[in-house]
Amino acid sequence: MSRCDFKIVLLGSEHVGKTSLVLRFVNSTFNSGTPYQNTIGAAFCAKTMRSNGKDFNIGIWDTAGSERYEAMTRMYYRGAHAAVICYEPCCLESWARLRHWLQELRTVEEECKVYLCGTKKDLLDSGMVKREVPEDIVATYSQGLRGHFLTSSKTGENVEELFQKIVDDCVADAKLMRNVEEMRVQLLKEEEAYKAKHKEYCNC
Ligand SMILES: Nc1nc2c(ncn2[C@@H]2O[C@H](COP(=O)(O)OP(=O)(O)OP(=O)(O)O)[C@@H](O)[C@H]2O)c(=O)[nH]1
Ligand SMILES: [Mg+2]
Repeated sequence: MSRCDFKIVLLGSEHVGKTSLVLRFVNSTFNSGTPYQNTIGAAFCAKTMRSNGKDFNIGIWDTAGSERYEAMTRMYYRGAHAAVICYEPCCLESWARLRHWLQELRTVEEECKVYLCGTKKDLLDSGMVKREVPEDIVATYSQGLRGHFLTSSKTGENVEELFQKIVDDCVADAKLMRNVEEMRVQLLKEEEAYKAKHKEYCNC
């Protein structure tokens, strides 16, 4: 049975670290040696996660941050159950686009659960870069959203925690879970109908 229970979309300016976040979460890897390669359009990844004693398949759309692909991005957050808006605390420019994503999500996907993710925590911790986005502004924006996480794809800090919170929130959403259960029943029926149909032609 191949389908996703929850659809998660990653948004944010280019170079903030969206692809690195997905790769750390799905493959437990970080490509520090390879040069930065911008995502073209979007990429899809899936992973099974456990919440409340059950397994759920989650599908993650890693969108391109470049404004060149902006028209396409809307296509990916349609129907998203959760969105992670990424920014770099050490880059004010990456924060400026955040309001745009929030507005877009509110108009296009009203019920989408929204999370803020400050990336590259390891750089902040090392003192190599200075914070440009003030913490109080982040706190103000986080109000009314589902959460704010500071992550590092290099060390893995808070990456699992971010996605676990998203899945736990989805599982706690009774309306969403009703849809998930209905989808599962529907898929089982389709699978059984398919098997029955093909058995007619099978001689074994
Ligand atoms: N030190 C450090 N570097 C990171 C981290 N996350 C990403 N990077 C680096 O930041 C650069 C951009 O990362 P990507 O994950 O490709 O960024 P992106 O948001 O997917 O970019 P687009 O696809 O253009 O939208 C790469 O050189 C990464 O190695 C992190 O947590 N720590
Ligand atoms: Mg990318």
